[in-house]
Amino acid sequence: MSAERRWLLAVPPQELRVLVSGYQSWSEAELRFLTERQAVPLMRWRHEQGHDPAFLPSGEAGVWRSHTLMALIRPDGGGWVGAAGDATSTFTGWEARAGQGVTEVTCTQEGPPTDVFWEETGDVIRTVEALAARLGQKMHARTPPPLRVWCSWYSYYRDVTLEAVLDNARLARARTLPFDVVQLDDGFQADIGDWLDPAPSFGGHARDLPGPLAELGFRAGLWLAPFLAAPTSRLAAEHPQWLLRGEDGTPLLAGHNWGGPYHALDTTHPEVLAWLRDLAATARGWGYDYLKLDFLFGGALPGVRHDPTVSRAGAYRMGMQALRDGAGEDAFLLGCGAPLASSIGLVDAMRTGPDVAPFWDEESRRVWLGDATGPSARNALHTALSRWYQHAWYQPDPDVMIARRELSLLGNEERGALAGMLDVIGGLRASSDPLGGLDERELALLRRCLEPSTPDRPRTLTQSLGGAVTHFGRGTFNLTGAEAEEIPAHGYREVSRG
Ligand code: 9PG
Repeated sequence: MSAERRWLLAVPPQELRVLVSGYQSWSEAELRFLTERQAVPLMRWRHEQGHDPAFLPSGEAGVWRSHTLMALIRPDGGGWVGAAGDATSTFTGWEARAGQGVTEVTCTQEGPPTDVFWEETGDVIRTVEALAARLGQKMHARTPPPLRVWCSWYSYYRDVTLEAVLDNARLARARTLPFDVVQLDDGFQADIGDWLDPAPSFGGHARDLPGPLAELGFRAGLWLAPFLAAPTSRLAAEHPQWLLRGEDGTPLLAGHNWGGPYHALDTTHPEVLAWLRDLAATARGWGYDYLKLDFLFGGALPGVRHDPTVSRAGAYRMGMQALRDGAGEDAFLLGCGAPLASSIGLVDAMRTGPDVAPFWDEESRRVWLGDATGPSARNALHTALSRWYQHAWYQPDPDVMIARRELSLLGNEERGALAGMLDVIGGLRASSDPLGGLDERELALLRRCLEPSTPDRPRTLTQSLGGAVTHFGRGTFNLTGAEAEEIPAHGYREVSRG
């Protein structure tokens, strides 16, 4: 990235908090003291998969990096907010650096230069919301009404079967759980890239699910990682020229999951765009009008492209536009693992944090490996809450509720915090419990989590229980490990009104 603009603030850094948001869905968003250290994953291979490898978190004390938007907060609640004016073809990165009695702010852009806004304000919360809304308007954000989704991932992971999804749909109907969509996740396909062929373990074909779901009264949703291809896939073998390449001309290894590395597609290649359009149209033809498009960062990785004049953000949007064209204007597209701001206007909803998991924290990975992008209730809460303002960009998806007590290490307070998060974020509602295993108490909690709400606003950014935005109008989260402000560790309490 090339340096664009710089500001010097005559404020001692010890007095400031900083609000940052990482590059993509799974990257961390936080509210921290400027003098604290921003973590960067120790393991090199986590850089592509959790962050923008061209603009990594600093890893240094007193140096904080953020994508698209950043705020510095004084003890009086005023401060400064920087925000990109457009993210269609350009990535905008912010850095705040603590100096001797001063704070230095830098804004860098990759892609064609666009407007950036830098404002001093008496009310950071309001200015963050105003600048986020401005970006949303500029990029024609799609903000359809919230949907309630049952998702197969956190019940069955890759062992999902056609019958298991149908069983859950039947149970949802029998128990009158108000889901709009039943969404099949990862595990149905022959390989990453070979979406049209079934995995033998799935016990059927994905095209056979929407019919019975419709009879039960549900819309059908399908997970795809459309910009990826496993080295073992038919897609990669048949179309090696479609893969994103490195400087040496060989296909890049874009990340590591599913027990091995994978490639990414070059979304500036006309044949790739035709394939993406056809893929989305085929899924739509099978009856899926809700697509969870995952690992989308693969379309925006640094690399050598068929059209070298297109920026990374531009290449990403070409791929997303092809998917939108294939799926249709009225399809519901949920982005995941996606560059956030560059998706505005193309997706209906967006995952705004790491995966939820049936446990609170994976401390070894987060603390000792510097990687808070992994699945855990703590990571999901931390990040989704610190991105509250993004409802102006798409319908936020803070990931699923886990209401079950069996096969879960989450305690009552932790389940309550997840429920509280869904309420204050006010976006998509999703559940991924095996519905047959829920007792009356758990069903009641799930029903409560499926009630739509409007997005809440923070009460303050000058207090935090755990390095994230935690004090909201309707309630307070305690993400720390000890009771604080009369809220138990990992808990949530509604603010008493009266
Ligand atoms: C299916 C899953 C689910 C889930 C998605 C995504 O290595 N990683 O950083 C990593 C992050 C998330 C992830 C997988 C790997 O999960 O968020 O809801 O759809 O894919 O495989």
